[in-house]
Amino acid sequence: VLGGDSRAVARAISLVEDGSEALEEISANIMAGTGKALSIGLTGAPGVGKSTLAARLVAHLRSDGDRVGVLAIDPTSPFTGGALLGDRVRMQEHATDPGVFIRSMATRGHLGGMALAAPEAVRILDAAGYDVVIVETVGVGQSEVEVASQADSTVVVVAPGWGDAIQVAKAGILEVADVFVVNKSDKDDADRTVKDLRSMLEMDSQDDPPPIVQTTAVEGGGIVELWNAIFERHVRQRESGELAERRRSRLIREVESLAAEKYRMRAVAALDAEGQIAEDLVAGRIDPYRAAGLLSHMIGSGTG
Ligand SMILES: Nc1nc2c(ncn2[C@@H]2O[C@H](COP(=O)(O)OP(=O)(O)OP(=O)(O)O)[C@@H](O)[C@H]2O)c(=O)[nH]1
Ligand SMILES: [Mg+2]
Repeated sequence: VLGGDSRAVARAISLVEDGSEALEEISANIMAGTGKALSIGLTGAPGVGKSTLAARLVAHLRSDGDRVGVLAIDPTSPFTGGALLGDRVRMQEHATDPGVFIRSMATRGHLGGMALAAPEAVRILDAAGYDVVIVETVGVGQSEVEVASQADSTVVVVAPGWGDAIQVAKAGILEVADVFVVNKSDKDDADRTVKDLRSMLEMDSQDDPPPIVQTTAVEGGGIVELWNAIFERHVRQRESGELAERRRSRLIREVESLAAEKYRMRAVAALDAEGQIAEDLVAGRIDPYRAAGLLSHMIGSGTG
């Protein structure tokens, strides 16, 4: 992986998906080589044009000589089906380019699911020397937003006639978006969508509201503007210290989740092994708090 071997990268990402035990050693060995890549989370409702945009961004970045990794993720499904097929078609022009790594990801056994698997996969690509890593997640639900917001830059894609303005607001996307894209701007009602978004952002009143970029991904329109918007914001966040702060809190949250998940699994195992606790609980001899306290002692996390 550290040598940038794409087959090694592919195998390492498979280990992430499987939640393999070998992962701990890999993670330990690549960590020092991470921190250079710019990760971009690309999210939005199905069919808004994320993959087409990603393919265009890849082409643009390649023309600058950057190496690019693309991960397509469906956090809600253990198997990425349709999205992957679509991506294959759209990404075909890059399939033979050694400077591009494209991969769809599913979680088969990683503890904590995609929210914990995705950051590790991004680190693998980072350590392998990819300058930019694009993470495409399908959908605008909580888990998709969570995965997308783990990137340095979160790009939210909408399309005209898209009826999910309220969904976007509900999912907390306004808060996490660094850049909004109104794709399919060849459609009549694109201006309307831009207006709707703008008024939603005004209501949200952030200090540094995310820019709205219009694109026509099928024709490559607006891609340079999109990249510039992403990069300018990235540079601002790097200079202000916000990037470092975000990366820090992301890592801390990841460790909290990993540790919590480890303890949860140990608690499940201990509860299973120590059948008496469950029996006493069900019979009413002890209460759930006492049962949890006993378990905490058993797994060595203190008094719980
Ligand atoms: N008219 C128009 N169609 C577009 C544009 N960009 C993408 N499309 C079409 O929209 C459809 C969906 O594009 P994708 O790139 O697969 O969208 P996606 O968001 O990745 O889709 P999922 O991964 O399935 O959620 C395809 O038929 C694209 O050709 C655009 O700018 N204008
Ligand atoms: Mg797609």
